[in-house]
Amino acid sequence: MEKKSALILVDLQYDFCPLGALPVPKGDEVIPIANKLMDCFDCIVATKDWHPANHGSFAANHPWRKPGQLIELNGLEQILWPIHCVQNSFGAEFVDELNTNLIDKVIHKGTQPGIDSYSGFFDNGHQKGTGLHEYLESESIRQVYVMGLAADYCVKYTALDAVSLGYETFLIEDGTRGVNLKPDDTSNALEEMKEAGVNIIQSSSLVNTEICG
Ligand code: VGL
Ligand code: ZN
Repeated sequence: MEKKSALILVDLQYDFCPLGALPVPKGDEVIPIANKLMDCFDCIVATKDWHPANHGSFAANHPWRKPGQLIELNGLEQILWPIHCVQNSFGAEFVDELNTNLIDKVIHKGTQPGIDSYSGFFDNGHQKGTGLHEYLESESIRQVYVMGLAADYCVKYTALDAVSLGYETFLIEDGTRGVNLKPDDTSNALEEMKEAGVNIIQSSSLVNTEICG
């Protein structure tokens, strides 16, 4: 029997585009790839970074802190970010060019003020699930293909959690871009994913296959 697969689109929101509040250089370039690949999958999940205005990952919510600085947030190391993806704001919307009609399930993450959530599966402390694993199980999904923003944060942690939950996991390299606070962050993230058992592929390798005929 053919294994069922899902496409996971991570955080394709305005704030992660080049003109957004937390810009990912060339982040907008992955949208056409997402649109093309959506035709190939029966099950498409999209995550949304979805923070309340008082979220602890925002530098502006801590006295005198600036984006890029490290703090401890409820016992976990936290990088501080500019205010981004505030619930119901423009920056939290899916990019307009994304063909959202084909999305079967939207998973919101980072909704609790005291804890960040890079992964689409769990918060950063692995205390609470987002419902993504249960959803994929209910659809009998065994393989996941991950792409989106940002390669060195939410995409990386989503792919790593997928592997540790037992999914056969693929990262679509040309479908992701990194923030690169440090220049090597994205290449290090790819290496870390590969070592954990994530298969790094290009979107072109899916065309004319069982997945994308
Ligand atoms: C992300 C930093 C903060 C991401 C979200 O989507 O990669 N990065 N919040
Ligand atoms: Zn965030």
